[in-house]
Amino acid sequence: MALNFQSILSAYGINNQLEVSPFGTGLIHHTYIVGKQPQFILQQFNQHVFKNPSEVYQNVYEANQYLIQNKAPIKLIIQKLTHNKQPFFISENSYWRLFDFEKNSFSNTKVVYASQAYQAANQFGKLTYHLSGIEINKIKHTIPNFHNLEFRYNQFLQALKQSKPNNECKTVIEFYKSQSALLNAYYKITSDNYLPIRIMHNDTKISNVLFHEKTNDAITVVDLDTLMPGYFFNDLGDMIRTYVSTTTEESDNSAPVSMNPEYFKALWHGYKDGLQNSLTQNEQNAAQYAGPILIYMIGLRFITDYLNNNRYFKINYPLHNLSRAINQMQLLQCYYEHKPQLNDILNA
Ligand code: GN1
Ligand code: MG
Repeated sequence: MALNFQSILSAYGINNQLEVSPFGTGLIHHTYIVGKQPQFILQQFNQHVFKNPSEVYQNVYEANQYLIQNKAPIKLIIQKLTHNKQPFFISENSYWRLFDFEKNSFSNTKVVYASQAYQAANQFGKLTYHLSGIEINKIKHTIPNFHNLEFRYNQFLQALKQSKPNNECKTVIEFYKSQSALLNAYYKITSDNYLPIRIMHNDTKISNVLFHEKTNDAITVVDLDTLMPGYFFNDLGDMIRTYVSTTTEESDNSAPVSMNPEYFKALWHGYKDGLQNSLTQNEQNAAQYAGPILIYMIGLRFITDYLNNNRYFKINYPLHNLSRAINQMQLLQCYYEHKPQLNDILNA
């Protein structure tokens, strides 16, 4: 079906002809940029992944209201309302949403220097910090069990039962089965109120941070769909996973994966400063598990999706999710090799 972008844009009162082209690297929604000089970001929202779109909107709305009321130094980019005052334009069972394009901004798929890691982490720390007083039940779980490692591990076991993995992925599967130490660490740090529940972004990859074209300073974070109550290590771990690796999760496994400890240090300091040094002693102690748990968790999600015939993440070729799972496996192995040095940075 040819998409009629003009009819979608006119639901927002935009009646002039604007160029619309695919944009970004997201694995869930279909994203487009509108205007030759970018004016808007248009998204076909994935309501199979986010089963309750209005809850996604409501969470961000509540968070934004709270930040404004408390004069927090954070500017969230909120989806625009249609001329009928609806957060989504619904057409033929598809949900669409529109955002203003942040002028003079850019995003990266990889950290290119240490202060970028600092700045990005600082933004995510600030977001959690300035939302720390919000009534927690105002923010709903848009995807239940999203960063629950036990749940993700069980999904993997279930997928294994229902599929006939070929030889190509035997070693990968064995690796993902062999990480019970991480599951134990996860149980330990998530039991008995050991860690406080905070409002987390839950998708802290570098492409979700906007930087200013002229100053290179971080402006804000985007992709607020998974803004949910959770643990600090969700965000810290996902930043370690994506900022410190010298290859991206999309690389084709031909280059060896390695880690940049300088970026690790920068993001850790940026994160703590953003949180105004409010991590508890238990959070500080648990920080050593953040990277491994998140690398393992997303790797499990990739291999699970591969075994389930790629129902969840967008893929460009049949073995794409397997390749992503291999990247995460190599990254976790690499983390273990660097562990003493990384732990020294966390404890300095
Ligand atoms: C997905 O939406 P996107 O592409 O920014 C995923 C994240 C993963 C990420 C891996 C809702 O994020 O959890 O970390 O891919 N989001 C959802 O690139 O599953
Ligand atoms: Mg996302």
